[in-house]
Amino acid sequence: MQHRNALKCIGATLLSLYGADVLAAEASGKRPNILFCIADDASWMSMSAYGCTYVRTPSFDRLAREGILFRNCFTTNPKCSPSRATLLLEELGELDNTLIVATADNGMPFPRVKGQVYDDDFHLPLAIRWGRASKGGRVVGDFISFSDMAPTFLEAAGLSPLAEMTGRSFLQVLIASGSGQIDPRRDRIIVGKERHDIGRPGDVGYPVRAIRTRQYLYVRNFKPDRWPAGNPETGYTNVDDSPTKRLLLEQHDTGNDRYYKLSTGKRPAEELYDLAKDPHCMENLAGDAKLAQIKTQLWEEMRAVLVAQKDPRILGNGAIFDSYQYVGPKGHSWDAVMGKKQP
Ligand SMILES: [Ca+2]
Repeated sequence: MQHRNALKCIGATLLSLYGADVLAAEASGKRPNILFCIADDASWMSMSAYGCTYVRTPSFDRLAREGILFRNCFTTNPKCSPSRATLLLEELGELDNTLIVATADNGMPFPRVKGQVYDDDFHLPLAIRWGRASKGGRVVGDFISFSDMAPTFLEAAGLSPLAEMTGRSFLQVLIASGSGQIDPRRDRIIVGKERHDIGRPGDVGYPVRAIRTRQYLYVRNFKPDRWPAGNPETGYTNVDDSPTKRLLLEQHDTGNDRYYKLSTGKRPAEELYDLAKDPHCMENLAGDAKLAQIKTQLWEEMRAVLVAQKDPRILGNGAIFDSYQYVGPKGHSWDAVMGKKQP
């Protein structure tokens, strides 16, 4: 399995954060090391600790068993290129003084998953072990956003979050003793994306913002006239090549378009999914009159958060995101792809 390989190649960065006297230091009598391990393209349900039966993830499962298994961790932007280094732990005698975090950067590289704002992509595995400072064997339902990681690490090191940080430290969740919901305010998160990949005329992005609560995912697509996975002429460069992608394209050639359209087709401005009934976000309920009030509430709540964060997309200046120079590889750019097609 690709996920098993990804986990073998798990990247880890060891950060020794030296600060003032700290809560963690008080708990353990020593300043903590922080070990952040991030797997590539691993959906949360691909970890055996969450019940997956076809992939074995013994290292992740050990952390979950000896530490805390989080059931609701989400990245704020479901595609990224974290740097990776490897340094591992236990032989140094520092295990109990190390805050070990194991997670992933985004979901599996399948159509309608990686890079798309649906649960299978931005809902991530998370297990944290922190020696004597945090009671093990717990399963926690609090919503944790990736933007909460840095404030948490800073607080563990006795430092204050930076003013620009929008995340909130979940240190209190780590040092609590119970399972279930620890902080009742942690019950929703905001997700968004702009330009992940290129492959549209002018190499513009596909702007999306979404709010995820315990039951619902509400998605606002700000440019529904654009192709979410790249233009058809480019071969949908925002979808990683795979047997699944090739099957979708073959099915499309034979007139079987359901999954092809779900993965690559244009999307309406609004999407609403009932995750209790539809965890893979396959049935858009945005047009359901019975859910109109819920949809409006979710939009208003998300809009208020984004206004408070001064998000240019919500303040009417979203074009600025497409004006930034694209500094990544240009092989998928509109000009490069279309240029190759010219005789
Ligand atoms: Ca990745």
